[in-house]
Amino acid sequence: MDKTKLDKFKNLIDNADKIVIIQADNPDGDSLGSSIALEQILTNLGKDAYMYCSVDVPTYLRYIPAWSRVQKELPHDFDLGIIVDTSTMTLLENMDSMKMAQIKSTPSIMLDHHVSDATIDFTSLYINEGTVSTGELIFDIAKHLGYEMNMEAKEAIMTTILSDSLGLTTPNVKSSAIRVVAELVDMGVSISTLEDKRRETYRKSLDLIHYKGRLLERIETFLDNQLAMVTITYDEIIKFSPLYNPPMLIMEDMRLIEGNKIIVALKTYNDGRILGKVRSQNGCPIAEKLASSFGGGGHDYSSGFKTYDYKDVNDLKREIISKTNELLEEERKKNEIIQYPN
Ligand SMILES: [Mn+2]
Repeated sequence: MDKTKLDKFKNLIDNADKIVIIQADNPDGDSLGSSIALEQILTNLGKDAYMYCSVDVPTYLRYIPAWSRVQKELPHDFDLGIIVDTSTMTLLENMDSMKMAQIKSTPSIMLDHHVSDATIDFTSLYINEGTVSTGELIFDIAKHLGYEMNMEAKEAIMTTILSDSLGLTTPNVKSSAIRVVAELVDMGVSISTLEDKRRETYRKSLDLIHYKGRLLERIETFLDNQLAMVTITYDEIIKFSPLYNPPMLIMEDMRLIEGNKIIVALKTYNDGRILGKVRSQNGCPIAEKLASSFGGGGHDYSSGFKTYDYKDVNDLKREIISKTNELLEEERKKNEIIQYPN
């Protein structure tokens, strides 16, 4: 890792007492685990560390006990902000302009691993090393700088890696991530214990299981099953989101459809907002390209977007179909060139 960046990181930490760790408006296992790991590392350094996220920590993440320390309000004053697991402004939209001004006028660090271009441009230091999770990056930084990690920090880092790599099975898993996992196991972190805790939260009410059945029936496929889509209504968001994020109920099933290359789950809100969750299959890295054509971003295989541009969700669906068609065609051509060089 870049020595200059590490020195700058250490310098910013050394010169701060009160440090706020900021998650974007879409907290996940990586952003939460990264926050907890940093909170623990910084507390051990004698800092006053504070975890912030503008939205509630989703229920499926609450098997990680420290979730309850995440606050929805920023403290009045702080010396340093650390933004974890995002580089895009659209994911900090819930933040009002006063808070944003406060963050901008304070030194800040951004730690991320997403491939999209950074649109947050005010931070004093930006580190993005293409790791599998932001937590893996934090592990590397802590190790290089000799920062101590307690068991809570180590478990949190393990959680970030397993969560973003779906248990080390995504294409972006490099040996470096597996080495970090191995080191954490040597340090006493038990993957099976973490997995047991996580699975306990998989249990669902009968209501939710029945709803999953209805959603499964509503899956639509296009382009010879290559694209699968489902739309979630506002009423369903209100009723089921507090229990479980509706798309997550069926996304794995959608991916199992024969011939499938990419799936899109749309959540429609009553203020005209539509959120899209996009996942493409291994070997078909078009998720980020699709999401970015609707103003979003993310990874090659996993991304999302938020739009206010469509009164009728069917108009958006039509555009998703045609854009996906284009991207699949590009992929096909690319693969042809690889197969038949001339
Ligand atoms: Mn992440």
